[in-house]
Amino acid sequence: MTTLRIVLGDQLTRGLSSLRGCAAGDTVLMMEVAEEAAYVKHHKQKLVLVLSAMRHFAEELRREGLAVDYVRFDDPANTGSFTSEVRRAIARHAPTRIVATEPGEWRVMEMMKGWGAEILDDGRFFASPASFAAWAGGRRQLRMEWFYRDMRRASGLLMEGEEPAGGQWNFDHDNRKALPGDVVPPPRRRFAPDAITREVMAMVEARFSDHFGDLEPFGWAVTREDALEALDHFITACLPRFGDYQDAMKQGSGFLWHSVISPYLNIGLLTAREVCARAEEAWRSGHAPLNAAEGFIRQVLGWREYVRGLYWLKMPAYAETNALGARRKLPEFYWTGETEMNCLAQVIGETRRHAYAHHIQRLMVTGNFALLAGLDPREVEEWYLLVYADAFEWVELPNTHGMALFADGGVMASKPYAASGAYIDRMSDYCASCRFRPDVKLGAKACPFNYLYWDFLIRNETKLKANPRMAMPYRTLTKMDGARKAEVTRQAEAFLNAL
Ligand code: DLZ
Ligand code: SF4
Repeated sequence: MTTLRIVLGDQLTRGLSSLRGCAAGDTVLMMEVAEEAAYVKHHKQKLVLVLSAMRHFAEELRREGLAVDYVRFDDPANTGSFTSEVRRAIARHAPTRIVATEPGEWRVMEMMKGWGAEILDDGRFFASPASFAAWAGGRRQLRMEWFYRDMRRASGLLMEGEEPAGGQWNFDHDNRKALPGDVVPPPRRRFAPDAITREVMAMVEARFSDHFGDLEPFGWAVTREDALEALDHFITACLPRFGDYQDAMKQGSGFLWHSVISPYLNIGLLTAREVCARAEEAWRSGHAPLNAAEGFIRQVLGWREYVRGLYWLKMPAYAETNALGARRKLPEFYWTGETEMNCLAQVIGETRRHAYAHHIQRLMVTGNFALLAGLDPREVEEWYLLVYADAFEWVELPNTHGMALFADGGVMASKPYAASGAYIDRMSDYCASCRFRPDVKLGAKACPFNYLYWDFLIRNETKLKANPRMAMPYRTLTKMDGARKAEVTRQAEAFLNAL
């Protein structure tokens, strides 16, 4: 009996279910396919990260003595899609059994159902899609906070018996500090490309030069060993201050105290369990404060698991909704970064250079603008899916569709995350070097986020006014006189039409 064991590009984990019990005579199948590289025009660094990490992972399995059938991009016989490559591999190996681990994306699951494979659970997550569905069953609202508390109880992370450590589930109110000018973030660990990575970089440059983003400098870890070093650097040098400045933004300093390990988690070089355990241990040993460890663990044990659960619960219909009827095309500056709005120019510039931006940059700058401007969810979602090294649809779609754009009408978020320039001014130093002024509401100097914010509320009044969490801004809007409202709308329209 020989088994064909399939490993996809975001399944690079030795303990993966499809690799369990691998025996002599079995073959591990890994495939570089054009279809995956091209379903969106991924950032060049994301392509290099995934393909180089795949090649390194295959080498590690071979060093262990496993037989790996690795189909390279440049193999002339490569047919370019998962399904046809699995078919070719079956012809080569005549396996008696095929096993695969459930994929991250709905799109790939539809393909996988046709491979004749036993599809195993992806045990790398704390919650399976089935356990999330059981949690969601019968609930009217699927709030992350309630899910997170259950996950804390089930995992035992940051628990003191039945009670949350420190007597509180959530320390978010400690995690919104603005960054003082004299507090300097630590330098980040980068990993110089080795020969395998350089070969992939040359291929990406040759075949995908029209894709978004800068290829160089490439500093991502592409092996588990280096990803563990990046994790270690985060825990020792960054975690202690991660909580305090989690929501802060600083020009020229995109990483701040963030972990920047999401790409490694999402392709499998690190596991969610080990990174949470490290953060908890840092708190228990007195190295990091509880608000930092809790804030980090909530992202991984709470948010990350919650968005995956929601994705599998709601797909494929989830992607189809457009609750606010947003139809505007994505402006060109999302690709070039060329805009006079400094916050957007900075965040998009960093995204081009690093294939990374942190959660508040994504939610409150690019996401907030897309929400206020009424950009088409499909175009915005494609952008988020391709520009970030950590973006796979299961995590990108709920975060963009539900959280940033409110396109699901409130399945995920209890209100739209709409904010005016004052929020960006409070949490960043971007406004100081912007041609607009965050404290000016109308006119040529006014920050566009200001009139776009009120215009968003006016445009969506019938849809949002009844939401209790929107009561305050709508009370303020009621007090605004008609002439001022008309001027807000006029300026917002003129601005949007000129995009
Ligand atoms: C993102 C990606 C890319 C660019 N290329 C490949 C590939 O050539 N082979 C592969 O197995 N996986 C790739 N991936 C990751 C897949 O798209 C990923 O497995 C799906 O998103 C399913 O979650
Ligand atoms: Fe962004 Fe407005 Fe501040 Fe300029 S003034 S950086 S557009 S928030």
